[in-house]
Amino acid sequence: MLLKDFLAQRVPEWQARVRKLAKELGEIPIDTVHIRQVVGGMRGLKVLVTDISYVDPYKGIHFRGYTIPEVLEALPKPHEGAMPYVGGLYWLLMTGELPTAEQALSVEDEWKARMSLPEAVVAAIRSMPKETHPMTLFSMGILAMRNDGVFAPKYAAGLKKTELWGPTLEDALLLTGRLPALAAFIYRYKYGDGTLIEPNPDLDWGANFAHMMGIDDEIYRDLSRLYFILHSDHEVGNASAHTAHLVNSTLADVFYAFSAGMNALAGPLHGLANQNALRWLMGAYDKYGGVPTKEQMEAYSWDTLNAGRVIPGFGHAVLRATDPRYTAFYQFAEQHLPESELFRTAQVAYEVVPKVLQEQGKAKNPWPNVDAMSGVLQKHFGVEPEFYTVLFGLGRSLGITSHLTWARAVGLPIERPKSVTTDMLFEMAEAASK
Ligand code: CMX
Repeated sequence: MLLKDFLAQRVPEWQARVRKLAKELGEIPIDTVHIRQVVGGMRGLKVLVTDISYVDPYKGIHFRGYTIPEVLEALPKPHEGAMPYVGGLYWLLMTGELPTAEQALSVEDEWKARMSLPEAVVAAIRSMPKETHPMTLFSMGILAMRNDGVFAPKYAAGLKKTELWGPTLEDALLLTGRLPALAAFIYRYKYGDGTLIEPNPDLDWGANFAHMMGIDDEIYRDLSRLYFILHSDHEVGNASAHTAHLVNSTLADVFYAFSAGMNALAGPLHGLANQNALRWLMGAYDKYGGVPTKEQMEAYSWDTLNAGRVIPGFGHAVLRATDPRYTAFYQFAEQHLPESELFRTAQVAYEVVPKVLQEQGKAKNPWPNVDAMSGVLQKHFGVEPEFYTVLFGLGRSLGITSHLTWARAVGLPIERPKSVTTDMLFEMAEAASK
C-alpha cells in the first residue's frame, strides 16, 4: 500500500483527536510563562504540538517513540550489517508505525520515480557564481522546484481544509525525492567538475546520494543512510523546523516552507555549527601539529572561550546529556575509521571540552551534540566542510515534510503569537510583586 493510502486511513482519527484538544480541552492551562522566556527565545515554552518526534533532555531524540538505537535496529536494511533504508525511516515518521521491508521499499520506489532534477533547477544553480554558499544554492534550488508542485494549483482550484494534507504529501514526496540529486549537483558544481551524475535506479535514497556525489564507496553509502536518519528530525521547535512550520501555516506550500527552514538552518548557532565544529577540531590539530594532548586541547578550548566564542559541537538548547546522535556517529567512526587522526582529535575533545565548559559554568549542557562528530566522518571521505549544512538540511527534509503533512492533516491554524512591550513587562512584574 502506498504511503498516501495508508495515511488516508489514519488521518480522520487524528483530525478528531486534535479537534477534541481544541474544542473540549482547550481552556485547560498546561504551563506558566515567565518573563525570562519571553525575552529569552521562548526556551522551554510548551507551545507547539507534533507526534513525529520528541527530544528527551537526557535520552535524546525519539522518532515516533523510538530511540536512535531502537530505530537503527528495527528498520529494514538493504543487507545484514548495513544501515537502514531511509525510506523506512520516512514511513515511520509519516505513519507512526515501523515499516515492513515492503513498505520501506515502497517509499524508496516513490522517491525513485521522482529523483531526476529538472533542467530549470540545474540551470538556476548554474546561473550563480561558484563562490555562492552551498546553502544559498540549496535554498534557491528548492524554490526553483516549486513550478512542479501540486498544492498551490489544487488549492487555487478549491480544496476543503480536511483535504489539504494530500497535495502537501505529494509535494513532500516530490521535494524529498529530488533533494539528493539537488544536493549532490550543488556539490559537484561548486567543488567538482560541474557535471550532473544521474541517479541509479538500483540504489536506495541514501546510497543514490553517495553515487550522485561521485563517491562510489560502500561505507560512504552506509554513512549517508545513517547521516540522513540521524539528522531527520528534532521536534518542531528547533529554528529550521519551526520556521518551515510557521511559513506553511500560512498555506504557503512545502517548497516555500522548506526553503525558509533551510535559511534558518544556515545560521552558525544551528546547522552551520557542523562545519564550524570540524574547523575547530582541525584548528587544534594544525596548531599542535597532530593529535593534541589533553593539556593542549584544554588550552585551546580556553582560548576559544576567552576570545568570547562558543565551542561548536557542544551544548544544546534542550539536551542535557551526550547527544545519542553523537554516540551513533562515534560508534560508526570507531568501526570504520579508528585510525583517523581527526577522529582521535575529536576523542580528545570529548574527554576535555565538557570539563572546561563545566568549569566556565555558563553552558547548561556541556556535552557534545551531533555536530561534534558528523564532520569528522564526512571529512574522512573528502567532503568539503562548507557543504555540511546542506547534508544536515537534506536529512532534515524528512522530518520537516512529515511535520508539514501532519499539520495540514489535523488543520493546525496560521501561527500568530502576541507580543508585548518592555513597559508592559515591567508593569506586569510590578503587579506580580505586590
Ligand atoms: N561554548 C561556549 N559557550 C556556550 C556553549 C558552548 N558550546 N554552549 C552554551 N554556551 C553559553 C551560551 O553562549 C550562553 O552564554 P551567554 O549567557 O553569555 O549568552 C550560556 O552558555 C547559556 O547557554 P545555554 O542556555 O546553555 O544554551 P542555549 O540554549 O542558549 O544555546 C546552543 C544552545 C546550541 C546555541 C549553544 O549551546 C551553542 O552555541 N553551542 C555551540 C554551537 C553548536 O554546537 N550548535 C549546534 C546545535 C545543534 C543543532 O543545531 O541542533
